[in-house]
Order: sequence, then structure tokens, then C-alpha cells
Amino acid sequence: MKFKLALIAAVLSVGTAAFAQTKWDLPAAYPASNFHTENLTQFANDIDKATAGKLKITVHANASLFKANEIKRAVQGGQAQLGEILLANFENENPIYGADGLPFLASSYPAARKLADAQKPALDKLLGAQGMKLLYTVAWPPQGVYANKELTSVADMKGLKWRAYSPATSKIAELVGAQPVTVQAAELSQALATGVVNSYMSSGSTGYDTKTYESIKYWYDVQAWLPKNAVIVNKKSFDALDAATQAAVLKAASDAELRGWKISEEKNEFYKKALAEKGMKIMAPSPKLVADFRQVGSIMKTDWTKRAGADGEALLSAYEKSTATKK
Ligand code: PCA
Repeated sequence: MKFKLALIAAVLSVGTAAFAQTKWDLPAAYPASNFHTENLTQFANDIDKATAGKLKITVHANASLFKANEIKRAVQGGQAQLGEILLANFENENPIYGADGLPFLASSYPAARKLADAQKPALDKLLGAQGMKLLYTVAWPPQGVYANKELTSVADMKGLKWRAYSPATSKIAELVGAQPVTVQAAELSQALATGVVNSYMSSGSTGYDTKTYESIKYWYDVQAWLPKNAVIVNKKSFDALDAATQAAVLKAASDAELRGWKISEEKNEFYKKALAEKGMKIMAPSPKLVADFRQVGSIMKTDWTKRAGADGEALLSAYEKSTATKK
């Protein structure tokens, strides 16, 4: 009997050696139908195809495996081999993560792309020191304000029950006298329906995903910043792959980055239209509201620069250099 079991085990292990399949879990925090998640699914499919099924990645959408704020630590600890995070969520750990959450530092797609390039060396260094590797980033569409009343200046935001998704979005609430409540996207529909929050700042994408139009009437297209999702991999898991599989992952990641940025920009228009069709008023912010937000942004940038030290300075100067108009 013992012998028989040993024989079966030996046969099985030969079987796996001939076709060594690796299975990875990819926790993500946004719904399966979100464009980031769809992009992740295609990324996983591309890798499956390129490796002839040797590396199988299962995408776990909507924070079903780990909560949004837990995904980074799960990848670091190897509970998940790779995952998708919102960089700005980790600003308290290191201000570098929050560079793309500063209002009006980069508020268009081309500017956000340049900021991503300027942020990358510091992110590589930070994540590398934590045993992880950055695979790709994709921007969310520009952030605007969801509210149930007309906003002519930030003074009108006083007392709002403000949903925050990051330290910076909490800080905005503090600066304008609103009450911040941190709620991640997966719980947002419920928080809106139960009245825990009545306002927030985000893209048309998240307003659409969470059916915000069922409880909120206005979206102010402030275009304040474009935060990024990042796909990160545990370095040990990556290093354990053979060279051809590693190359397939990197190629699929660079394709996903290009595709993701393009889809984000295209869908930005779609979301605004879709929200309007659902009855929301898509508002151009008044010059006063924009000026007020710019002031909030400038306070936050000063504070960020103080906290971010030499790496922050290098990031900002690389970014400013890349956006300086050439004459
Ligand atoms: N949607 C995410 C983050 C930024 C965005 O546009 C959210 O609101 O949680």
C-alpha cells in the first residue's frame, strides 16, 4: 500500500514537471465591469495565451479576496502573488504614493502621463525595498465633485457628509469644512443609499459603477486630478518564474498599460454621457469654485512637499521639467 502511494505520488510529480502550471491570485478592489478590471482580465488572458497555459492568473474583483487597503500588504506578504492597488491610498505610508492625488498638479491625460513617468523611479525604489515590483499603472478619469446641492464655491461644501477614498480626499474635506468618512468603492453604493454620505469626489467611472445617480443629482466636472491604479507583483513569486514566463508577464503588463490609459480616456466621455442619461446634471464648475479648489490644491501641495523630502523634490522637478513648454 505504501509502495503504491509512493508510486502514484511519483507519477503525479512527473506529470506536473512535464507541465508545470503556476496559479496566481490577483485581488482587485473594483467591480468586474469596471474598465480597470476588464483590463486586468485581458492582461491575465494575454499571459495565459503567451505561456500556453503555464501561468494562470485568477482576477478577484470587487474586493472579494482582500479589501482595497489590504491588497498591498497581501502582495508584500505573498498571500496574493500580485494585485491591483490605488496608489493614493498609501500616502500615509509614504507621500510618494500620493503624488497623483494632489489637486491640480496634473489634471489632464497628457499631464497625468508625465506625472506617472516622473513618479515611476521613486515607486520602483519604494516597492522594490518592500519586496515588490511595479508592473503597470493606469489612470482613473479626472476627478469631479458629486453633491446634492449647487456648489458655487467651496464654502457651499461646509457640513457635507463627504465620502473619502484616500488620505488626500479626507484632507480636502477638512480644508473645506466637510465631514470625511472613508468608504472604499465596494461599499459606496450602500453608504450612499443609507445616507452615511451625501457627497464625494471621484471620476464619472465610479459614479456610474456605484449608481450614484440614484441618490445624487450633480457632478461638477472639476478635473482636479487623475489618480492611478497600479498592478504590483511579489518579487519572490516573479523571480520563481522561468525567463520566458517572466518576459510574457512584462510584455502583457506593458500592453495593459497602453491599452488602459487609452480606454480610460475614451470612457471618460462615455461615463459623462451615461450619467446625464441617468438624470444627473453634469456641471461645469464656476470660476470661483475652481479658484477655491486651486487654493485647496496649493495648500496640499505645500504640505506634501514638506513631507515628501528629497524623493518628492526629485519627482516634482522631473515632472515640472517634462511639462515646461518648449519654445
Ligand atoms: N474611483 C475610485 C478611485 C478614483 C476613482 O475615480 C474611487 O472612487 O474609489
